[in-house]
Amino acid sequence: PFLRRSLVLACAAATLAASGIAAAQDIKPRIIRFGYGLNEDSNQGRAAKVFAEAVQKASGGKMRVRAIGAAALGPDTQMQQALVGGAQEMMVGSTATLVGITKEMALWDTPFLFNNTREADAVLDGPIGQKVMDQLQAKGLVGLAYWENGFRNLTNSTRPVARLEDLGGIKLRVMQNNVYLDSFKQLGANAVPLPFSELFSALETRTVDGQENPFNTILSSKFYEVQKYLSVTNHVYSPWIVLVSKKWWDQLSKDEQKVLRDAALASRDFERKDTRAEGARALADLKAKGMQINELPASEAARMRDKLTQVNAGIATTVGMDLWNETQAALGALRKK
Ligand code: TK8
Repeated sequence: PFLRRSLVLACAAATLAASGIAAAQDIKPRIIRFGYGLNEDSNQGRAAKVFAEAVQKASGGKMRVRAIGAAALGPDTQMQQALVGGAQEMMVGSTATLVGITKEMALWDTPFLFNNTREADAVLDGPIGQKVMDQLQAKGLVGLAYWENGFRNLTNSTRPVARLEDLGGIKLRVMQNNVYLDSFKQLGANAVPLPFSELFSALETRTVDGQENPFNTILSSKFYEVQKYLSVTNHVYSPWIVLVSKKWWDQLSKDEQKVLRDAALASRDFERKDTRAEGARALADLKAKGMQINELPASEAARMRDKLTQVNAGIATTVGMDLWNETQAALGALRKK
């Protein structure tokens, strides 16, 4: 019996060695539809590709990610519903469009919350970011990582925004999110919520005068073709979040879940580097494309902040005073370092 047992073990070991590590894991063939809103040729598209490759590699080719961009599976909110219902496996999109499902996500909509990416990374990747992400589970979604969309800036086809009053009456597309809607109304703009997938043509047909997004997106979505003025406001830091359908996630083995978690983190690290490198070049690129660029003076940013104290109070109520205070304390500690 001893001999037979060791023979069986030896055979098993040989099979394992031959078929690689993935075979030792509990991994089944899986097709994963991973939807996103921007073009393939964008920071979002490049990182989706990195995610797909990492999953394929770690699963020994068994798990295959079909990255589908340009909102071909629908805008953010539609994909979120498809994930909740189990009709789609994964997506990456704005946290701002998730607020209807998980109100705590409104924390990230707070105007001027983060001063720089160091603060954003520390809070998003730390206990506060995790706490907010964990709220998704009860709503049928699993969050894996925050990617960087980035600091948002204003573009429009009417005039440069150099002072608060310049926003007056500008018909500005905002994300489908009440904080954004209220903020820009408060600042005097005529804010219109629209899905991102409808934005280019809304700008082109002058249905709206302007929009706000990070430099990277203004570049990759070719908004420079239909917008004259770019005003550097950095009015809010916008995260993206990698989401999984909980219905589907719960059917996965621990090994399969680990493949996705690891790949989400690896793609996050790639994405932030890539986004920051592109962002650093983007202003020059946009200038070369013919955009007229101006910086919002700090004094005007301060005036905007003052106008938004009511909005901030509303966010604190929405997300809960505990979470709000914990975030302010964490930022205070980071700023002392
Ligand atoms: C892409 C959007 C986009 C966001 C927006 O689907 O809607 O303006 O910034 O990145 O999530």
